[in-house]
Amino acid sequence: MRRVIGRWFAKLSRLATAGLVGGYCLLGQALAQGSAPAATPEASGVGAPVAWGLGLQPAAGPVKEAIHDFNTLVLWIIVAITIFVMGLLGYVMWKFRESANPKASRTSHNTTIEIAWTVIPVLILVVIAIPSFRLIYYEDRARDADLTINVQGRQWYWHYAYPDHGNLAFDSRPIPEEDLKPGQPRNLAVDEPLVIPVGKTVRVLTTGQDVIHSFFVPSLGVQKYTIPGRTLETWFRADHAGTFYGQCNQICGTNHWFMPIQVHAVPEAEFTAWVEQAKKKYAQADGAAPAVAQAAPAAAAPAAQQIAALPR
Ligand SMILES: [Cu+2]
Repeated sequence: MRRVIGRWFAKLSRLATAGLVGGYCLLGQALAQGSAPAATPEASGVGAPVAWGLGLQPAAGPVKEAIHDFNTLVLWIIVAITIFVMGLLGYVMWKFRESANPKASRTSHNTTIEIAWTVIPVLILVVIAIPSFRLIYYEDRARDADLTINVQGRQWYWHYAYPDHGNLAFDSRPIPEEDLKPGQPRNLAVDEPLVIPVGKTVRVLTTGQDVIHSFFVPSLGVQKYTIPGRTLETWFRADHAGTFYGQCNQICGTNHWFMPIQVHAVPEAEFTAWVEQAKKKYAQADGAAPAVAQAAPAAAAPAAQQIAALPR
């Protein structure tokens, strides 16, 4: 019996090593923030849900690509487990059917099997856990951000600020259904989209003004709670120009549906032009309603100061 257990352990440890190496290979290449933008010729330039869509939305940047890789790894593990359990059930039903076994067996314990069905699931969880933690740390913060954006969730709209560009800040609200233009998706299109430069690493600092909201843009692979009194960090990068939609996905009150997100990724020159034009546009808006500007003093702090205050 001891020899049998020893053989099992040798087999299991080889299996674990192979699994871990496989996990690293699958995710190791994807997890470098500075890597060159991946070529995505098939990209439609729109990140939004589609009717009868299956699986995750196509990746518009490296964070979402890493999420895709991890999802694929876990999916194949699930497929293998499902096939194994279905096969085992079928075998047991056939082999131990009543007609073939008129006299019931009184078997109760089997040490080898009991060790195997404890150790193998543990190893499978380890194989899942290691790339999972790698992904969590990858999404956690921007190593070398080109740009910082403050995202503040408010009941019920978004407030965006660009601390690297003076006091550029504005609110973003959905477009009412009757005012939608062709191509603008219902409940997703907004009046003032968040504009970002293509290929640049964007650090996102989130906070909430009143209750907990959540900044969620699936095609960019970003989801972060916005919590009153706290600043959380995450990052994303769009590797091609396009419009990427999301919404607040934390149930935050009666007008929760009123918080769609529209991210507009444009070439850098276009972004710089937008910043200049937006500064003028929103400065006028602020002049008309100074109370709104004063309501968010945290948004005016320089990015470096905010980053220094984050827990490390
Ligand atoms: Cu919300």
